[in-house]
Amino acid sequence: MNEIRPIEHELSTLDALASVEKKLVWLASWMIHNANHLRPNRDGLKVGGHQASCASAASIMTALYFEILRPYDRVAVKPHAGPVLHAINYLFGRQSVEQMAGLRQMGGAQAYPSRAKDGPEIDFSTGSVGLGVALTSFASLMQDYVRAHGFVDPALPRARHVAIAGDAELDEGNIYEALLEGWKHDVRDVWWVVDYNRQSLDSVMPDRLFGRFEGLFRDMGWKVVSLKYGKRLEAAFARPGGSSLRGWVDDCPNSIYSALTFQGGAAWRQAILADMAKSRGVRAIIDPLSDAELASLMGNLAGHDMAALTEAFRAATKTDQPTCFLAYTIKGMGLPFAGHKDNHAGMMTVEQMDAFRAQLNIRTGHEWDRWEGLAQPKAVETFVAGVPFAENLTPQGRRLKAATIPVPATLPCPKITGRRMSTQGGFGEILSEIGRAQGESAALSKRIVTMSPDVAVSTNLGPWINRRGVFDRHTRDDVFRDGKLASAQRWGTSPSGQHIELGIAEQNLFLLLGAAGLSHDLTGARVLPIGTVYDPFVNRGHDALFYACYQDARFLLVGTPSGITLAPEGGQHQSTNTPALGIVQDRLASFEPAYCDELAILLRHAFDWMQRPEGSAVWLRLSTQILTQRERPLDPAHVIAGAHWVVAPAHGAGIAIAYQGAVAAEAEKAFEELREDEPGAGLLAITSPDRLYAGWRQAQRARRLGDAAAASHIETLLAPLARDASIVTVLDGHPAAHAWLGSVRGQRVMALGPDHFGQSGDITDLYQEYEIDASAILDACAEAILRR
Ligand SMILES: Cc1ncc(C[n+]2csc(CCOP(=O)(O)OP(=O)(O)O)c2C)c(N)n1
Ligand SMILES: [Mg+2]
Repeated sequence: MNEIRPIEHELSTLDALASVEKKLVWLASWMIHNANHLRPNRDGLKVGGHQASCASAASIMTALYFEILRPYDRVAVKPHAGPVLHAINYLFGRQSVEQMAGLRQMGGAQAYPSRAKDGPEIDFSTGSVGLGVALTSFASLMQDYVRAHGFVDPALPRARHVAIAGDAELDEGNIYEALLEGWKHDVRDVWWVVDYNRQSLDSVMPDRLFGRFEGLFRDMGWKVVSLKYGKRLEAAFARPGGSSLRGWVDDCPNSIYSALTFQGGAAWRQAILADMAKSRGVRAIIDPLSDAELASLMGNLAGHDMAALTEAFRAATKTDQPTCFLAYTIKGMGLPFAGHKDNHAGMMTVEQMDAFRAQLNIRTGHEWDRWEGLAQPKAVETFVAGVPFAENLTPQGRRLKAATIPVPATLPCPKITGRRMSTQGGFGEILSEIGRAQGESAALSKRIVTMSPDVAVSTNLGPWINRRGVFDRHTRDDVFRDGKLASAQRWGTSPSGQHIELGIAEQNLFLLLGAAGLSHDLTGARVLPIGTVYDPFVNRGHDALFYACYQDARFLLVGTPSGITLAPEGGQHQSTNTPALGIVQDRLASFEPAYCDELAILLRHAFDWMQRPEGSAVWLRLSTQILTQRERPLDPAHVIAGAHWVVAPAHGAGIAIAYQGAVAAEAEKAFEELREDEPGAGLLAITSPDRLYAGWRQAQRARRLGDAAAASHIETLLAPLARDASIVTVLDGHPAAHAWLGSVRGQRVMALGPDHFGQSGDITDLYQEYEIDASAILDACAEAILRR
């Protein structure tokens, strides 16, 4: 039963919640109205906002935030209810009028909740539908991980991870990938509350979808709580004749239900009587009601019924089983366009807003006042101050603090010099060496957590996993090992394991990297997440990668193998666009070492960089190309800044070769021949076009702002070359990644790299076909010299 908490001035909890809900719908509507109608508009562009989506979710959010949630719970709010979240924070005194009045404006509240831009009250950013919902499940898995490893005080309460989801989000495939993965990891303490208004952006959803969801969730081990009818409708259905009315509503197609909601009481009466005029019971229920009362009764869905909502949520707190609430709602509830199929971006007119204002007793000039228009403002204020979520998680907001993990000046490293090995092989060996550390020197290795979507072995994580084990809340034996069946992999699972093995769905990798990369903020325990994936399949998870970066999650992504260099494995396994992705992706520093000495420097840098406030996530693009590893002096600062001269050019030299990654040996071979004719030529190793480009942009900006001496690494590197020098660049990736280098000092760039892909072959054939072998490099050099 619903417990009614009496509070001062005789206001029941339900009445207080109803008042809060009214304020939330008002403030969210006003925020959007203000942004669209009351601010100067310089460019004539629609500002936009989603009053209907906000009104749809307001009751659910009121029940959660003002009755159920505790400060340590973590919530992802559907993107289009962002204004409701801002209004909630405002009522708690954690949001300013200036921010709300600046909705969708530079420096104001963001259109959709954003960790990076809206500050520490936002647990999860949302925007690309489906991803925020799924992220809650992976964040819960990470909570299990840090607790199982003893990284947080076990006395601290466990957080519940809650997503307030739009029903259209359930169309996104990543939801089902996450459900499957969550089932495998036995996730708990996750709630997905679906704002089941049966409307998306374009239209009303087909009825055939009804009923599908329940089965899907149950099959994945979830509890499903269907919140369909509110208390008043249930009471009406319980009266004589009520069951026919229930049957009629149950059978009413979504589109008709929505249209009737929009049309109001008279239309409801006509439609009901058209089918059930002869039912005395039904007439006895509806005849005494005015049109307004009938519309209110028919709109009494559980997703707007505070008693039904709080009762269901409270009951679900008794278990940690993941729970999906299908809360039936009306899009635009209480607003003039309630239920209209075109209401997604619909907005109240100035006249409608005035009428709404009058209805809520809000005085002109007092639109932003917290408790304006309420019958018992003091009582509601007192109520809000006393709800569990009113307690601050930390004085600074909802971000926890986690100490950084010290990174040694050099990582433990196997012998590299003189060996023939690939960067992928080197990565596996260095990680394995790190994993060998015991005692004091294990500080770093203890915090590393690896993850991979079914490619752990083929990306060389095997030795690391053999040392550190596979994580699972439940200890499971390795059947092959126990049966003494030969296998190089030891895959028993336990709560102390440090590798999280995922199914093949790449979006899940990036969502888990996102959750793990926020662990320091969300759980107060810092981990150093490393995810490995075949480089081309970064594309498969790119939106989730983009999403993780947008939240400023900190992790190391290892894309390997990459490019056409994995030669016989043709088809879609060859990545050519990823170097360009590495350049354009914000909050992700991308590198591609050719040799393992560079790799060791970059790996160390990654552990450091991902922990710095000004840092970011890191992406290493590696290869299976085997190269002879030589002893050589190397300046780590240059490797990290993106390039270093292997052979410095003579002052005023007219030509240089610049290579990146796996094609190093081809470039070296070409360079040896080139030097016979052009003794002053230079050979540049590029480890990161991304860092070079970012540095160049930064220097340009600094100079514009008056720092005349600012110079970027690439400008300094290219300075010795003649102004009209040619640079022949080559990488195993789209040549556009290097083409911009010509703009740095106005030198001519001949950029080589495969701009087609998908052909099987051996490296000799493919490098020749796609013109990145030594002879193609020499041809380009010859052409450059002739043109000069
Ligand atoms: C991945 C992605 N595709 C498309 C959109 C554009 N979009 C924004 S909201 C929306 C429909 C949302 O419907 P629903 O989730 O049911 O939300 P509600 O009805 O509560 O507004 C669409 C298609 C988006 N934000 N993200
Ligand atoms: Mg919807």
